[in-house]
Amino acid sequence: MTQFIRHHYDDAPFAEKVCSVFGIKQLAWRSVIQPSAMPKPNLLPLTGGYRRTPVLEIGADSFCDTQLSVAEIARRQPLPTLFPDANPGLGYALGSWAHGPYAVGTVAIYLGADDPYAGDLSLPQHFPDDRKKLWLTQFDTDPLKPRLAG
Ligand SMILES: N[C@@H](CCC(=O)N[C@@H](CS)C(=O)NCC(=O)O)C(=O)O
Repeated sequence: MTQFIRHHYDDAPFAEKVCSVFGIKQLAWRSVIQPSAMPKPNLLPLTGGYRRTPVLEIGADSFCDTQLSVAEIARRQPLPTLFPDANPGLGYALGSWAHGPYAVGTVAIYLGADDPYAGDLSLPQHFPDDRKKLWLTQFDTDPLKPRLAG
């Protein structure tokens, strides 16, 4: 029987998607909690340098992307299907948008807010600084500040 090992941290939205797929397919999984920001000394040797979350480990293979992980789980356990309308292309296309432009816009607003810890998030203080460095090529939160309601 395949042993699935999720590498993730609490509050990681991408990782929750993979968890939902395990739930839909009634599959057991194991969990390794990784740091939410660098350094990640136990993850990088496994992935060959990939630092993002989530990572799915199956035997000697590491799947370093949410959609790739979902596709591999679905390949190994086709039923129940994730695509009752028999149209996986639409689901994966929407996923690409959600993980790409939508996520970037959301993170930019979140990190640009005066209180990035609004709500009940329990992320460490160094999290926003780490993400700003990581995502800096995609957005700059400073010009956003004056546009956000106080
Ligand atoms: N293409 C990846 C993107 C994953 C991703 O960007 N994860 C966010 C989670 S907050 C991130 O910035 N991770 C950086 C990290 O975990 O160090 C996927 O869909 O799994």
